Amino acid sequence: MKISAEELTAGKLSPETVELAANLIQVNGHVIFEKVLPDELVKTLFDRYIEILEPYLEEHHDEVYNPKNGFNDGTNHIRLYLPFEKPFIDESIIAHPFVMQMIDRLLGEDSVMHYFATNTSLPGGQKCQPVHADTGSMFGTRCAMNLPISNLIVNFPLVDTTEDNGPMEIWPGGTHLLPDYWYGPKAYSKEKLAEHMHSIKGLMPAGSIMIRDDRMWHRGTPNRSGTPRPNIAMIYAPADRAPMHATIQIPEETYKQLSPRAQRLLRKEKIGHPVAPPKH
Ligand SMILES: O=C(O)CCC(=O)C(=O)O
Repeated sequence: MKISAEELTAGKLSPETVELAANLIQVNGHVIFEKVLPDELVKTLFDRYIEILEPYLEEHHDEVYNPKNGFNDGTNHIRLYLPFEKPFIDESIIAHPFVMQMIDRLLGEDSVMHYFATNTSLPGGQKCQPVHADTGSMFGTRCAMNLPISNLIVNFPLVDTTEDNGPMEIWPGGTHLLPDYWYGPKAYSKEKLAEHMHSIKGLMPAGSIMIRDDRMWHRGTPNRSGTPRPNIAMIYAPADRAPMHATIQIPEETYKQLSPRAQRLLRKEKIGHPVAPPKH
């Protein structure tokens, strides 16, 4: 979706945009707000991310590129948890006003953020990831109904995402609307089904926002360019659906400096812990 100049200037989506975007997520599994972050901020984020990523890859080369390492087996995809520090914790990343409007509308005002990481398609990948949802079933094989949205994943691409540089491929439409047991290990192979289904590439300019139901099927694709393609990835959930174990380490001083909304979003995380170094 294109966001109007008035909405961008006001930092607030109109009620009509919120309604349309919410319905798109409900019906189509995702929405993309095209290019909402300023170029300068995206560049700062990208540059700092690369400063972290490159030494990390060097130091952990054998683990990251180990063929036994699940998704990184020839896909050259890496998930890197981000340190909770600037510039990554800019309020327009962790509590972007447009995202907050969507969270309020779809998950409720008492929501939390419980995941802070990046997904990067690195150059040289040879194959796609398996088609997957980012969640399992909530009730094993026992629930044959589709459940309400529990987790919204928010992605900020830090470069233009093109056909060439490993865009996320998605299966929108109905893959988030299946009975709960379909997200469990006994479900029919998503991989086999997806081959016969309609998919699209999540192409979007740097600084866009993709908001998606964590059940929507997707996969990382190989990056045929020479530059990493990182997406910041955060997960929001209603407070009563947050995972039992917190993962984001936030020093007390950093927490105090956050806006009241960001503090509320992060209140269940590890406040008073030193910033954790990046890890995959
Ligand atoms: O960022 C992407 O291209 C998708 C990555 C992904 O789905 C994953 O690593 O689980």
